[in-house]
Amino acid sequence: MNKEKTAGCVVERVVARAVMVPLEYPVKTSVGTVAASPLVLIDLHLSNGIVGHSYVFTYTPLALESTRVLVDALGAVLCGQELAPFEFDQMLARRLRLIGRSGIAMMACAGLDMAAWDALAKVRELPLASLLGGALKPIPAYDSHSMDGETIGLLRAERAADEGFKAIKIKIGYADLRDDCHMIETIRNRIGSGVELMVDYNQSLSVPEALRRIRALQPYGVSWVEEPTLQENYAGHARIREQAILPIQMGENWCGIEEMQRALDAGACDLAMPDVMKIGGVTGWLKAAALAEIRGIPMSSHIFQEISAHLLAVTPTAHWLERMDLAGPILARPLVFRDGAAWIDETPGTGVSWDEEAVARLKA
Ligand code: SMN
Ligand code: MG
Repeated sequence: MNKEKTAGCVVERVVARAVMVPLEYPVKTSVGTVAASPLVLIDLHLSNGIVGHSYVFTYTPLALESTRVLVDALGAVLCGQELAPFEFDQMLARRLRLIGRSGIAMMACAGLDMAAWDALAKVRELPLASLLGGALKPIPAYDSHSMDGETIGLLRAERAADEGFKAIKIKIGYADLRDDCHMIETIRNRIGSGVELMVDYNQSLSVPEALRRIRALQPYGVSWVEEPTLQENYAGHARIREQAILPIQMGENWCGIEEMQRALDAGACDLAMPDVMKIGGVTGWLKAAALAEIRGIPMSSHIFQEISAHLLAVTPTAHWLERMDLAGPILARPLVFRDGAAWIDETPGTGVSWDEEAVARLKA
């Protein structure tokens, strides 16, 4: 559809549905386990019949229904408005100024933003990456695993290497440092030196313990150490970064670009990995990418692999796409991974659409 026709694209209604999606492997972290994927599926219907799709991940079923209700309520604010994601972002920011846009409020706004951008790309009959001026190029991806223990950890590492991934992430923070080292050594011995290995502590260590443990990780060629201490402790991350000679990675918990700015100002990390939902959707990601560029910080994604593949195509300091499939069972078409990369195609939008039979079956 060409430009003249986009003027008639008015938001008619927004539908938010809650599902619990089974996972091939639970996401086991040192601070908790995600056994199934709580998602709010968002459909943003336009007056011309086009529907923008997105999903938000609520981490725990405890937040699922409240997030769905908030998406419904904020979606109603957009009804009757002409499709303009940047305008929607400003409008919702104003409406939430007194309460503040954090937590599930930010998640709900970001979900609507992602759906609006999906709709706009479909109106222009372009993949989102193309709409944003990027090339449809393969996006290097790492396979993201959990605190899987030796048997499953090896199984997943072998499968990832066989599938052509050039990088793997495992979660650590076992009770004893020796178990961290044993897991890293076991995986490293299996994948060899040709595959990068990243580790994720999921905020579980005190600063002194993080320094102790990271020193012990030196011999294993770890490419990054993710969230070694509490994510909001930017000074603590900066102290670890100053003393540990391994690259420090963080960002999945930054709520909005303001928190990204504060973390980077504090020198908290060498690498950044904003979460497209928590950073504020496509609109928030584009601002975050500019922040990373001006500071020369390599920028990776966090979950949300489908839309993140498009966004990394227009991220000047693009680093790695995280491959962790939290929505596959309810998607009509999974994102394609081959030779260690994600492949986005000519399909208009982000490529997210639903397998309605599965959605009905997995309704929360
Ligand atoms: C993570 C934690 C919880 C759910 C999904 C992913 C993790 C990551 O911190 O970086 O993959
Ligand atoms: Mg992480």
